Amino acid sequence: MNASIDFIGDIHGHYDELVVLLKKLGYEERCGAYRYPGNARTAVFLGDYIDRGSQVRETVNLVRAMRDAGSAVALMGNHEFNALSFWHENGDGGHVIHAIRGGYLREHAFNKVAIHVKTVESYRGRKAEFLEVLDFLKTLPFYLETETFRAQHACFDLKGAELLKSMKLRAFSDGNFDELIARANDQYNEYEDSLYYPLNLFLKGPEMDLPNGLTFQDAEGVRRKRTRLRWWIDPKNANLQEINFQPGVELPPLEIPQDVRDRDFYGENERPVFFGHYWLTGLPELIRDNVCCLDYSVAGYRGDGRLVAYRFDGEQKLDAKKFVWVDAM
Ligand SMILES: [Mn+2]
Repeated sequence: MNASIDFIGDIHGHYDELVVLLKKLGYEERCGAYRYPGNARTAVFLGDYIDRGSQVRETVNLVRAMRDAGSAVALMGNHEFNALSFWHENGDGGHVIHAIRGGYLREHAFNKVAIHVKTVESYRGRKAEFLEVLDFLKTLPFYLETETFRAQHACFDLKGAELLKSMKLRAFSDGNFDELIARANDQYNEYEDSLYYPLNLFLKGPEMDLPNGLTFQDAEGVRRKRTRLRWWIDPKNANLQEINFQPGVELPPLEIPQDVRDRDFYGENERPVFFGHYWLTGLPELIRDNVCCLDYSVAGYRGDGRLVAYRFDGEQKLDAKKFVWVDAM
């Protein structure tokens, strides 16, 4: 793999912006795939290619062509994971999860259908192709790690990575899919070797239950009982404002439960880590000089988001001048 890498945040079917961004980064289309001249750089897509935007099929085709050409690595996002669960019947291959009611590993509830509908629409009249795309999604790695960086869709968890390594599991296609997708949805450890803990962290990030039935409304108006956590902050002595990571939402001061206080965090001396997932707004900025989120809501409903990349050349202190972006069109 190249030492020079362009990390690219959540695309969500915004193909037009993706093409503009790749060209801005110097990639050129050759033999059906975008490539950097002389293959001197590699793109790393941080997941969430599908849902929300209207050009899902075009986005998947572009990402897949680059992956197949070796000019990009495409990681798995929670939306790809959710799509695989949404279309997988609970109990297929004999692997039932009793805690999940309904016929599929991801419930066909109103909100969950609504968020996935653009993807299905994008493959209308092309069901066979869509089923084949699901097979492609099974091959997407959960994370990427080299001597100089780490990258995943949401959170890098050191213990989770050790666990996945010990199972030799980089992607669902490394094993029996029916079994692995069931274990990945096994929130209450019906399987002794549940994969819920590591995969939920890598793809969705850590969350904290709010006490006393407290809820808040997220940016899309969905009522939530849990809030996302800044997994790079030491939770030992942090207060809620410091550790809560729900941009645009004000929570009252609350007690932080002991299991959250005790959790691992990504330290200041770890190698740089790149991720998407968190719906940031405004202009790109570094969270810390080794922590870089590239999701700036290109698919946000306000239409003022951007698709963001970071041009990485191995530096261990990241540089805010190396962001490159395209405004939502
Ligand atoms: Mn996401």
